[in-house]
Amino acid sequence: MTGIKMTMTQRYTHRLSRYSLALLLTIASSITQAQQLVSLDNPWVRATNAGQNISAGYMTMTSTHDVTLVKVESDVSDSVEIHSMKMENNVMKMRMLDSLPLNAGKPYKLEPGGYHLMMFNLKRPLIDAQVVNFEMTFKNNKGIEFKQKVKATVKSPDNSNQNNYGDHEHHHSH
Ligand SMILES: [Cu+2]
Repeated sequence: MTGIKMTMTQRYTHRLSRYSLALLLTIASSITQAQQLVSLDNPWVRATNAGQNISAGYMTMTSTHDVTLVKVESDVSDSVEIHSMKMENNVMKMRMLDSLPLNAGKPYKLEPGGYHLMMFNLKRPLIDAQVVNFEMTFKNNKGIEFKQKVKATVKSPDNSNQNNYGDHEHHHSH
């Protein structure tokens, strides 16, 4: 009797551990997948002029699932804010966003004159062809955070975008 009981207990334990292992594998693979949830394409950062300690970063973000961008950090600035930029009554207005929700499959373009990553208190000047490392924190629809890293190339602004840039400096100069 005792022997049979032992066997049953062992079998139960065995099954449980197999189940736990399967669960762990599922969690592990979903973490791996999470790292590729959002594609971050054509990342670039605006080169700075002498004495300038802010800049902006741009890229196109496309997520395979509904996620929210909740935090951005860079290795060249004290802080990074998510900004929107809109024309309101002929005035370019920038607004800081706490987060940026991304709908699955829809590309979100961060570009001059629109959404951008605003970098404050640059630790060094940003010169053409340098690389800036961003760490983006996203939250999925279950509230679980995951991070993705992306390398952005520093580029000088096009002449055609100079007006946007002027607005930028103006809004952040005070
Ligand atoms: Cu801004």
